[in-house]
Amino acid sequence: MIDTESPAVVRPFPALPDGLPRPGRCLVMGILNVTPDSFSDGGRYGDADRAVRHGLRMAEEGADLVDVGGESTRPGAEPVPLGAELARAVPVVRALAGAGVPVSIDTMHAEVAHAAVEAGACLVNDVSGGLADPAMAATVAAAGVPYVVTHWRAPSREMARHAAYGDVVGEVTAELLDRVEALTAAGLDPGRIVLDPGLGFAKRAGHDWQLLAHLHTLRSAGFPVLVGASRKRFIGAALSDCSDGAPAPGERDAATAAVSALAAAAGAVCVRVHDVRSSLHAVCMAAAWTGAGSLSPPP
Ligand code: PMM
Repeated sequence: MIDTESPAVVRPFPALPDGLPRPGRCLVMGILNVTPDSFSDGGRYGDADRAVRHGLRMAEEGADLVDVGGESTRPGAEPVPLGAELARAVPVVRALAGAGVPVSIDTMHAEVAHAAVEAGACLVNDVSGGLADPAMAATVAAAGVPYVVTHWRAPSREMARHAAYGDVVGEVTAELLDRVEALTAAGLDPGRIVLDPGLGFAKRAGHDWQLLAHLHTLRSAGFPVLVGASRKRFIGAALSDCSDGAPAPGERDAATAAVSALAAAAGAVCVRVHDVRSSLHAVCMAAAWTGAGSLSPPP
């Protein structure tokens, strides 16, 4: 049963799956989209050398993981042929992993996940939670790496039509737990699963904010939780409520860092962000804050 107690009773740092860095605070995953069309950085790192340089820069800035993706998942995006996704992502994974950077692979395709793990990736990040490719569960189970299961209802080009909920927090949590059941039945070790509410995937801004404000409900399902809020539309929407219009995605890093701090304080084990430095500082503040809160106040 899902425990919906208040966030105050949820302990801040649940167990991380083996194979991930353990800095003793919320992890920061730097985003590296090797795509021509991702919504905020599409085209910037489409060239492999530039992508590798950016990945190395994020690692120097303190990224605990660099998340390499070769297919855009922005709303409305068209799928890319498997060969193109492999050719974009795998050489970048290999180069970064070879340089000692912990790398995750952002893919919905088992073949890409398999090739990326062979090339050195230590985590598979699947925004479809295993729904897009029936071979994914067995592939990740055989690879023995941690797996991010994201809440997803439909491919990018159709997802807007599926953004209807009565109780978004309850439905997303229940649908994720259905995925966990199916994935573990297919052989995946539950100890390797990380859940992700899938902000912006078949969700409107209000849904995203509800999910963040009730992160403790998802956490109470007993799995570590990753939050991918960086520069997304719901952040722009909240900013436009308190300033003149929504700033462009590239102008949303300070607001993203604020969300990173709140997510870390609410117990997220990882935030996935474009600007590593600001979110690293933010999660360090959350660690100091929650750490001090667990001590007795001075007399
Ligand atoms: N969002 C995007 C891509 N990959 N992975 C996870 N686990 N969670 C997310 O929310 C997520 C993701 C889309 O954002 P981008 O185009 O900025 O990468």
